[in-house]
Amino acid sequence: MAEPDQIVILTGAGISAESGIDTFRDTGGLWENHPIEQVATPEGFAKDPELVHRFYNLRRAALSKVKPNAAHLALGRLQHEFAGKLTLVTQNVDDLHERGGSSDVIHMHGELLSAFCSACDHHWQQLSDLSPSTPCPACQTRGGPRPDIVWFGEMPYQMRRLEAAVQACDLFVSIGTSGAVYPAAGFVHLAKTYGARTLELNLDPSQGSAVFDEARHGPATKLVPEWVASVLA
Ligand code: BV8
Repeated sequence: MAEPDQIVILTGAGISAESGIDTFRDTGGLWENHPIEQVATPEGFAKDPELVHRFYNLRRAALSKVKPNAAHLALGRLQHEFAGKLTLVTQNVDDLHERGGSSDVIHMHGELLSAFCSACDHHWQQLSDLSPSTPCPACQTRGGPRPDIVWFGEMPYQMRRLEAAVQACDLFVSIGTSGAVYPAAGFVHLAKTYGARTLELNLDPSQGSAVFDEARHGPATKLVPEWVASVLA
């Protein structure tokens, strides 16, 4: 295969699993104790903001107790050493890619360490807990602040930029995602339509496994460094 010159990498919760962050749909995952509708929809937030703030406060606080793993570090190295164009898009809301050496990471589902105000749309970095009575630092509206997370039914971030990058790439790599959530799960089809080679690196076959030209199964901390080494060789 000729050397790729434009790579798009999509990651999901599986790349952070070995850092100790629960995935969503594996047994014991995040959604087991919190039905999606309750904690990851605007309706759920409107119904019980206290519960939803608690769900995200716990995950935000847990970030300081985990660290990037060999897979995050390998992708950081790839970005620094790969001569072509690399687009790293993640469905994850943690900051482990950045702490693993990656920059310009596209968080299409938002970030735990960011918040915005539903009254004035001001966005800011948020490191501490939020509550239904937290005032917006800009317009002072109490209860305006919400986690900067893309919930179900909400438009993911930077979709135009992502679609352009997926159409232009010659290699699309999906790492640690179940392929259960759209539009992210549709990127592999778009990449194939535009002639890219497609590779899945995942613990188990994802829902879209059969669509990929190649699928390798195992832990990300083993598969990702091996794959990065082969690209940089
Ligand atoms: C939108 C934020 C439109 C919350 C998340 C019917 C058909 C098609 C689509 C839909 C439909 N009905 C509704 C929809 C749309 C909906 C959707 O896709 N629903 C699904 C459930 C069918 N999508 C949306 O609503 C999206 N928005 O469509 O907007 C629109 C149009 C116009 C105008 C306005 C709007 C928004 C989707 C975003 C939702 N938010 N997260 C939060 O994070 O708290 S999604 C949630 O799932 C997370 O972000 C997560 O990233 C994402 C995907 O999960 P994964 O990352 O894949 O994690 P998962 O646990 O599932 O899998 C882990 C994988 O890792 C496994 O495969 C496992 O094998 C592997 N693994 C585990 N350990 C390891 C490993 N791999 C390697 N190494 C290991 N060690």
